Amino acid sequence: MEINKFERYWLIAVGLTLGAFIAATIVAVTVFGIRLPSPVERVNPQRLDQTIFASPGVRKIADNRYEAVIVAKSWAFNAGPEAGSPPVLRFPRRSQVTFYVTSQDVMHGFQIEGHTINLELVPGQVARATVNFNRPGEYNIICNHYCGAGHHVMYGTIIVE
Ligand SMILES: [Cu+2]
Repeated sequence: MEINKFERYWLIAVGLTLGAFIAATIVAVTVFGIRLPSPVERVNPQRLDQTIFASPGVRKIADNRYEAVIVAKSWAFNAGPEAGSPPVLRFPRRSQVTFYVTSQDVMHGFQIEGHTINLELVPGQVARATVNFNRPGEYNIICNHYCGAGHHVMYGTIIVE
């Protein structure tokens, strides 16, 4: 079978591109340990009082390591009574914070300005992400998933001191 030389070039180009993508995927998984985000745990959104979300808030778990449990509900983030509403979370510089976040009602978003954290909060699923706060400053937590009439007032603040 005769293949036109331009067709042959295109076939080679497609083969090389596919090979490069497959190699990049293998390197990402084996060398860099990159995984697709998956739900950490499932919870019943009507029974959050029987889970870690019964008492949202920030806990210190080691030197410069914290755990923040946050519940999203139309139209506020609840990070415990100490954080207030809208919540203000304070962490010292160079702290590592693991966020556990879930939604109690509809889908919400959880994005931390200036950091690579952008979680989709699906009712019934626990979203988890670990963030290193190295630069002092004020960073907003934003709901970036349109969730209704009060969506624009759904935010919080992280202050890195
Ligand atoms: Cu929203």
